[in-house]
Formats: sequence, C-alpha cells, structure tokens
Amino acid sequence: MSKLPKASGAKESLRAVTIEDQTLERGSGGELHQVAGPDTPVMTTAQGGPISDDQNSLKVGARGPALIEDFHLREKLFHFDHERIPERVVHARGYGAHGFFETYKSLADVTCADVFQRAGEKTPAFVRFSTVVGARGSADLARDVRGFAVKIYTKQGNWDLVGNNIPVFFIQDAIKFPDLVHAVKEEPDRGFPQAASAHDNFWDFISLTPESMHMIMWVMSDRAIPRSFRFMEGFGVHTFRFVNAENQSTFVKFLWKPKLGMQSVLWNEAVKINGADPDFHRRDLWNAIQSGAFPEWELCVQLFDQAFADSFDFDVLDPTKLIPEELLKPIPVGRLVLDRMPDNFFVETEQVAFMTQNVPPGIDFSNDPLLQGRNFSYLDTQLKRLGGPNFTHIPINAPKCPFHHFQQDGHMAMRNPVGRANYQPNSWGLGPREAPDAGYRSFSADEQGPKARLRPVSFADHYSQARQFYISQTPVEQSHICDAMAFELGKVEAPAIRLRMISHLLNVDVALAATLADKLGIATLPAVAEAACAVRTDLEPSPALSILSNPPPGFGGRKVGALVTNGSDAILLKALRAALDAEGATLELVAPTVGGIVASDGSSIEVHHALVAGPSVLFDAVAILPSAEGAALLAPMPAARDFLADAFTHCKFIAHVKAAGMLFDKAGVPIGDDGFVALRAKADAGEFVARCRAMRFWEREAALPPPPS
Ligand code: HDE
Repeated sequence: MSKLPKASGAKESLRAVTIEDQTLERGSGGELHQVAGPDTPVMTTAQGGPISDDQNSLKVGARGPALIEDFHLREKLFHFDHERIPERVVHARGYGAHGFFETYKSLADVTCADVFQRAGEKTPAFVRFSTVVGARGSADLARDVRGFAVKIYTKQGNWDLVGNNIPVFFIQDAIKFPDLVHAVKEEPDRGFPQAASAHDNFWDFISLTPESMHMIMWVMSDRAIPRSFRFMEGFGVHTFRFVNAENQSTFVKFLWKPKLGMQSVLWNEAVKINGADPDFHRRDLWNAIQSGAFPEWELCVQLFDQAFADSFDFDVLDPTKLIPEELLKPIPVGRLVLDRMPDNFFVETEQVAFMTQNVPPGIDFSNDPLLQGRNFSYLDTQLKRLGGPNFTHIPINAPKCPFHHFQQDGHMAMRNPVGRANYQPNSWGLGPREAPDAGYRSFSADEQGPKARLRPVSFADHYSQARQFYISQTPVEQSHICDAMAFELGKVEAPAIRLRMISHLLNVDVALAATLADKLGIATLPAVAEAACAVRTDLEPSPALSILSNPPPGFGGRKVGALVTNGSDAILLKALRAALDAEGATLELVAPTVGGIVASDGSSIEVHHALVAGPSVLFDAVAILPSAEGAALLAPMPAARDFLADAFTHCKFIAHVKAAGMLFDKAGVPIGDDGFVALRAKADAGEFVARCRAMRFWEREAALPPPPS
C-alpha cells in the first residue's frame, strides 16, 4: 500500500492551477479539486457530515474495488437516482415567474373576495406558462395551446386561475378529456410524433368531435405560435361566479391582456426557432425579467347576469363558446406584474401545484361540466406528481396567509397541528374553529333535475362561433389558418380523416374548405357535415379576436438583430442602439464569429451571436450593417444568405447600409418594398424603428410567389 500514489488531498501530490478566479489543485490521478476560499461553505452529506473528497469514491487501493461503506457515494447516487418526478400529464413543459397582482378598484359590489376590495393593494403571485402536448424537454415553439396558470396568494387563501391563451376549449365535458389527450399525444404503438398535433390520431378524434371546431380554428391560427409569453392573452375560459357579501351572484369571465400587445410568429419561423433556440420563450421571459423589463398583463372581467346569459343561443356554461368583447366589454380590474425569476426551477416551477378548486370566498364555480371535472382532476394529479398529500407544505404551494387545520402526518410532513388536540370538537379549547360568516360559502344555487348522462341541447351549436372566429381574422391571418391546416392534415395519412375535416369546414367557411381541399389535392369536395342545429351565418365579426387588428402600442419589448462585421459603421450602430433604447427595444449583434468586431472607428465591440448560432428568426426585425469588405466575406456564407432570405420571407422590416448590396444580390433578396429602410444617416435609425412598430410588413407576404403546388 505504501508504494501506491498518495491519496488525493495529500498536499504534496497536488499542483496548484489557477483558471480565472478559481484555484484548482490536481489530484493523484490528474483530477481537479477546487480549493476552498476563506468564505466557501464546507460541503456536507445531506445528514450534515463534512466531506473530504468529492472526486474519488472509497476503494481498496487506487485501482481496487469500491467499498459499500462509502456512505457519501451511496447517498449521492441514491439521491441522483430519485431526482425525477412524474412530469405533468399535460402542460409538462412550462416556465414560471414570481410577481404581484395589484387591484385597481374595489369590486365589493359584485364580490366579497378580499383580493378585490382595496384599490392599489398588491398581492403576491406566481405564474406558470406552458405548452400542453409536449414532454418536459420539448421545444417552445410547438404549434399548441399555451397554459397561463396564475396563483395569487390572497389573504383568504390561494386563488388559482388556471387558464389558457385561448378562450375556449376542445370539449364540453370532462369525461372526454382523457380521450382528447390520448389522441393528441404521441401515438401509443410508435411513440411519435412528439409535441405535435399533426398526426392521424389527433385529427381522427377532432373530426369525430364537432364540438372541437371552434377551438380548432384558434389552434390553427397564429395564437398557437406566440412570439413570447409576454405577448399573449390569457383566459379563464369557463364562466365563474362572483358572489358578494349579500350572497348575490354575478357571472364572470376572466381575461388577461398583455401590456405589450399581442404578437405571434410565422409557422416557418417557429420551425426554425425550435432548432436554433428550443428555449426561445423561456429565454425571452428570463431576459426580460433579469433586465428589469417586467412583463405585465391587465386582468379584465366580463360581468353578466342570467338575463344577459339567456340572450344568447349558446349556453354560457359551454366552454366551447365565448362572449364577444364587442357585446360585453371587458372591464380592467387589476394588473399582474412579473418581476422575479424563481431561485430554482425545480423547487418552484416544477413543484408548483395549480388547482382550479383553489378559490377564495367571493369566487365560485358555475355548472360548466368541464370545470366541475377539473375540480377533481387537479388535486388528484398533485398526489401522483408530488408524491403525497403534503404538497401544500412546499413553500411555492403554501398559502401566505395564516392557516390552521387538523390535517396531519403523511409522507414528508413538515408541520403538524401543535398541542394535544388534533380533532374538533374538543374539550381543551385547542385548535382552530369554523368561521360561519367569514368562511367560504358556496353560492346557494337552486339545483334540481333527473339524474342522467345528458348533453344539454343548448350545447349543440358547434359551428357558428368557429365561423365567427374565422371571419373576424384579417386576410393574412386567414391564410395562415389555411396553411396551418394544410400542414397538419398534410401529415395525416388516412384520406377519410382529411375528407371528414373538409366536410366540417364547409360549415365554417366554404372558401376556406375549398382552398384547403385544393392544397390537399382533394379534387371533389365532400358533402357538408350534418350540423346538430342551424349554423348562424349572421354573427358579426369580432375584431377583438384578431391579433393583427389589434396592433401593439409600439415596438417596445422587441428585439432587432444587426448583422455586423469588422469595419461596420460605428456611428450608425450607435444611432440604431439609441433609437431602440428610446423605444424600449433591444439590439443584439450577430457577426461572423462570436469573438467580437472592430468597428469603423477602431473601437472593439462585443457581439451576442456568431452568425451560425444567431439566425434572423430569433429577431423581430433585422439590420444589415456590414462594411464593404465584410459584405464580401459574408456573401458566400449560406448562414448569411439565410439570415437575409428568412428575414425577407418572414416579412420583417430590414434596415440596410449601401455596403450590404452584394449580400442582398447573393441572397436573391430584392431591396424594393416598403419593408426596407436604407440607413444613410443617424436619423434613418429613428425612421427604421418607427416602421418596426407595425411589427411585420405583411404586404410582402401577399406579393411573395406561392409555394410550388
Ligand atoms: Fe388542465 N390539467 N385539464 N386545462 N391545465 C392540468 O394538472 C384537466 C383544461 C391547464 O402550469 C393537470 O397539475 C382536465 C382547461 C393548465 O402546472 C391536470 C381538464 C384549461 C395547466 C389537468 C382540463 C386547462 C393544466 C396536469 C378537462 C384552460 C398547467 C398537471 C376537464 C382553462 C398548470 C396538473 C401548471 C394542467 C386536467 C382542461 C389549463 C391533469 C381533467 C379547459 C394551464 O390535472
């Protein structure tokens, strides 16, 4: 033994190596040990025992067998082996942030919910955004619904508003949810496709479920490929009830409106973003919050009574329907600001447990059968996911108001009732008691009827609002819907499913059905699908349903990518940065290498992306600012040509300097339409940013040649 090399940790065998601010020592086998500084905490086991060596397991001799008595090795591997918990069965991929909800004014006339009583009061909140279909590691830009789940830690307990970025849902009754989710997730025999609805099983289910037609129009629209979480709306979907102190009920629908306005990307962009930066939405939220540009939404409510509800042909309990904003104006009642990222993703974002059943006094459920089913499912799913009934002991799920109950024990109990009495009534005068006046009281709705498995006749209209959604879109948005359907149904192998979808769409819009049939190579239109009740063709368009009819307030929060090289014009770059700063937008530089550039004035400038890692799909608009030599260097590079060609095809605004001309020629991009802004002098930067406020130059899309059929 004595002839063997000395054990690591023996100072004589270690050679100090310094890399930046780290002091490293080399061990006997060449492995590196980080040397503790004066303030470095001592590494311990989970039991608190100090650890001498975290690089080498305990062995008999340097090359000998490992010893089972190595409690540090065993504990480390045991814990690692158990790091994963089941991912959410839906909404597995998500990203969360902390913030607060601020009430604008007292709503005491309609609700006794404490959170809505005092103007200006701030209540802590946590939000988790998600995609629905993909697994935890899937990409952000899947075509999918986005979850918009908000937990508000009110003084009367947690209120979870577990919504989506689409105001309606696929199905009317919770009993169909497992079928819907099975159909859209990967097909069970082959295990694909992942995070995609473009496959036979999904469209088979949809084509056999006419109630999904309204939602499917939304999912095929640009709403399903948002530019970022910050630029999307949120909806509580169901009709809820507000209940005031006099026990009077008002129906309420909840809507979140993004302060920066709505924005989506194109499908061709989404596909490329998924490759270039699968975490595009996460990174966006992280960067915004870390830079102090706190995302904000306004909470709006649509309030109505039974008489108003009865004025519609559809049922306000039907979650496949919405109340157009033009018919019932959403009233802003507060704002949600996200201003802090979690300290740890797993501890907070992964372990947060949202439950529709979490409502404070003053907010109640309606009889929407989807909502009623959800009230069971969310509690149940937390047991599986978080491993036991004590998930409310995890800080992210615990209320921030005082709480007292007699629940005890179970896995991972962190706190139990204190004292002798863990029941009530008890003679010891110990423990909490009910509060008949302040406690939660369900609205005393008068319910009766025969016990039966019935779908109400008032739920039978499946096409009228699907049609209304479609005719409320601009022509650009309508063509995106048609293209999305052509993509999705183009992946469907069974011709009968494609035909069935066309037959449904004939009830929505004949021109849409015909164009889609053409794109799918269907020569003869099928018969129109039989509708359970007459389709209303007289519903007025609702401009509020369109993204493009509701342009954002400005270019703030958006990002320009500038393609630069050595010799790029320093004055123009500075002017562009200043103009974007003034707008609240950011500039990121893309260069042939990530090592930086030397600008025209000799200054060294750091860049954010190497060209191969920074394609134009990552930006809302681009500026092409190479020097003449730089343009000649870039011209033969496929990544440079793609940068331009994609920005052009994706209808982005493009600023350019004269020296970039050769690059445009090589990329086959004709400088000409009004989406281009020549940067000649400093003032042109302001003109470019002003133009960018329109987000995209959509006229270009119509002018582009159609793809080969
Ligand atoms: Fe969910 N849903 N859902 N859902 N849902 C879940 O709960 C469920 C529905 C929504 O970021 C699960 O904790 C049923 C509508 C969001 O953690 C699960 C039905 C809406 C999230 C569940 C629905 C939603 C979930 C999976 C039909 C929009 C993510 C993990 C009756 C209003 C929350 C979990 C987060 C998550 C069940 C329909 C939104 C299984 C049974 C409608 C945003 O409980």
